[in-house]
Amino acid sequence: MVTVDYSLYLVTDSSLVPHDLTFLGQIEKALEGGVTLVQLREKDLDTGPFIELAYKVKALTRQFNVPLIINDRIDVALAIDADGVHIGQDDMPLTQARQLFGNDKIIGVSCNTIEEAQIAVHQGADYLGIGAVWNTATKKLTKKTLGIQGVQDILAAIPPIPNVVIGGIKLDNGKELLENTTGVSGLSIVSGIMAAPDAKKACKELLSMIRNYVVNPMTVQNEIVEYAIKAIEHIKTKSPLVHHMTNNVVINDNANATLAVGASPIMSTNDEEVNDIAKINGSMVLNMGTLSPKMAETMSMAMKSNHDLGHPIVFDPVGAAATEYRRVHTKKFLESGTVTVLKGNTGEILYIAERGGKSRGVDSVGGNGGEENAALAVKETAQKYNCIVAMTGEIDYVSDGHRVFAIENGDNLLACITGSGCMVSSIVGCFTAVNRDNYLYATIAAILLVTIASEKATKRSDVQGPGTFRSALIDELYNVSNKPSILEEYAKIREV
Ligand code: 3NM
Ligand code: MG
Repeated sequence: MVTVDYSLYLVTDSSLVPHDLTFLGQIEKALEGGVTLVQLREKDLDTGPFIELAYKVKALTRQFNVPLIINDRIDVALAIDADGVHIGQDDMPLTQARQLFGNDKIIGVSCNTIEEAQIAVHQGADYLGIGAVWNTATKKLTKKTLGIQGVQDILAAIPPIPNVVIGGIKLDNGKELLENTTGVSGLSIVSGIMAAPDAKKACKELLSMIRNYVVNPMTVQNEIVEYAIKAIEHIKTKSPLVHHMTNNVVINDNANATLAVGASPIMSTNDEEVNDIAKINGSMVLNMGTLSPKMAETMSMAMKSNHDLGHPIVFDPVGAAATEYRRVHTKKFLESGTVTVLKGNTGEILYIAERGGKSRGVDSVGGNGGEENAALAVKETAQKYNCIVAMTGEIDYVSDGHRVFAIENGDNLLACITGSGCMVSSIVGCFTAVNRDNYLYATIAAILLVTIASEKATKRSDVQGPGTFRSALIDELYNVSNKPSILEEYAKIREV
């Protein structure tokens, strides 16, 4: 799904347009004024005219690259291929709407109580419409108004999720609302825009007020993608040495992946050359997938010598929870205080964070316990060990202990080949080696490159399953690294 900016969400109402202006003209003005999302809400139109009107509105929203949401009518949304649908508590149940509409489309749900919000979150709503915060003449309200405190109570009772607040919002009370709440993603407005004599001016004023409180998620994403593109170019021009001590299942794949992005792998596990390699090294990738007592000792040496020289150290605690031996060594390596980036799968990081990680052998089993749990796991672990923590899974989470980012790229076939997680660690090694100014962004960039390469690999006609995918993935790491602007089109990053 595309990253959506919920900051200023126009909900239309054709009955409110001033007599000397037109409905479509008013929407166009609002788009010019900067509305970030449009919902077409028509309560009395027959299906045919609704679809006809929806096509016209869609043509406008497309011009401004703003998503179009259809109120209530999934059939209309499907017919015109809208970006989303908004459902109320008395409309089609969310689970059915999702079945008809698919996972790639936006579904928003109106909520007036904590319970309604919790259910909508649980059932997978993409955003919530919370209201009505104040009285409104636009819609006959059947439930109590929430007031600012009521909105805050709902937000405090649910995990972070995109949301807009609605009902009687104008410039002044909108400011008051944003000033006195945390976690609001945007304001949803009908009459304040549709009835405005100058809708463009009204929207500009609203948006510039909102921007003092709400960051456009696209700004964050663009900043990281821009960093990632430059970071890839640095790998190409500097071709750093990336010393791996990894498990014997993935050595060859990791070395090829490292070469594919323009870095230079050295896969030695010989303790007698660790210190010499450190002198010319770019970064150290330590992976304990097939750890032996001898190798553990060599890894400790490598940690020390690379740390002393200021080189980043990427640690992949493969199967951290699986055996006593691994549990002890995971702790020991992390407590050495030398790890720059800890990169593990969901089971490994949740185990380290003491937030419920399960693993079967070296594979992660079960989910991440929800976004709130996942975000806290990476954030708290990053604080505890003073490093970047990346947790890969269905959604990847990365934190430096202050900020948390979610990356929603990646194809399912990544989970069908061995060592794709180890490959991410290798590539984190490549990025951190030559992008030492920002290890948080460098780590996110590495994950982006691998996951986007996986999406491109799956789309190829020569990819038939895990075997062909494995080699196509190396190809696409190479191709995307050679044309990093591709990241702009594919990246799905958001700050949690
Ligand atoms: N839904 P205005 S309140 C469409 O509480 C709508 O779910 C509401 O209009 C809800 O911005 C509302 O003109 C109307 O007050 C909001
Ligand atoms: Mg409705």
